[in-house]
Amino acid sequence: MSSLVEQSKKLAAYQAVDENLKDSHSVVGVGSGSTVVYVAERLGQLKNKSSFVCIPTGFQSKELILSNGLRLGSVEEYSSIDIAFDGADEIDSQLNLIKGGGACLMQEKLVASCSKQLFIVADYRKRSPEKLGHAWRQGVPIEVVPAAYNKVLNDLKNLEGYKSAKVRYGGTFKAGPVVTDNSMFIIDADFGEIPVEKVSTLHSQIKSLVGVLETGLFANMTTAAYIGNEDGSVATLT
Ligand code: ABF
Repeated sequence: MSSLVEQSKKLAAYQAVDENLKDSHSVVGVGSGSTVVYVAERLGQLKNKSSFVCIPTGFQSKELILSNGLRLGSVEEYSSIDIAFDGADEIDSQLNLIKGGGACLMQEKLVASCSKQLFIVADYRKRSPEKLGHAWRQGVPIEVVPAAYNKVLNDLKNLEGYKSAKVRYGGTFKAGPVVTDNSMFIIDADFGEIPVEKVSTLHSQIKSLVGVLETGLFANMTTAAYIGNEDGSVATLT
């Protein structure tokens, strides 16, 4: 990873926290991925860090919360979250997102949907000029019940814009399917470019297939996105 990319992640994350976390916030969602590492780092530097509880979106995020000396809570205990910070694989001009590259999409969407505000932090490679389908070349991640993966792979072929889909494999030798924190599989489905006005519809169509737990399409959930640029500036998209 180039130091430019790493620097842009850190700047975006620090700025998002500094500009948006208020003393009145007592429940804070902490997402997943390599950019959120810097969110947790910044939260961990705050003098009042014991005044808020952090809600994780998965195993990695739980570890981040604990390793930065933050208070760990759960979405079971706190279903109303004041503010959440998370990463993204791709962001379109209307702040629709593709998420789930890290296979935590269900919990990420759960925390996002419980949050009054969702701030996305990302480096410049994640910003699509207009439509989703540029920056993230793996397609739309879909979390599925293991027994249903073949059925869902077939069902997806009937949807408008479908190009291809495959189960995500992982591990050192890519010998078996990636298994999520919910013991589910991930399908990555390529729908090419997804026009802004079709993101919600495509999400609903995929979600309605029996066997699908959640999709990595996040429509109308983002309050603002902080994008670290190559020149060291941070763009705030609202
Ligand atoms: C999570 O981490 C995901 O939804 C997304 O797939 C990924 C972004 O990771 P990074 O910040 O490492 O680019 O937020």
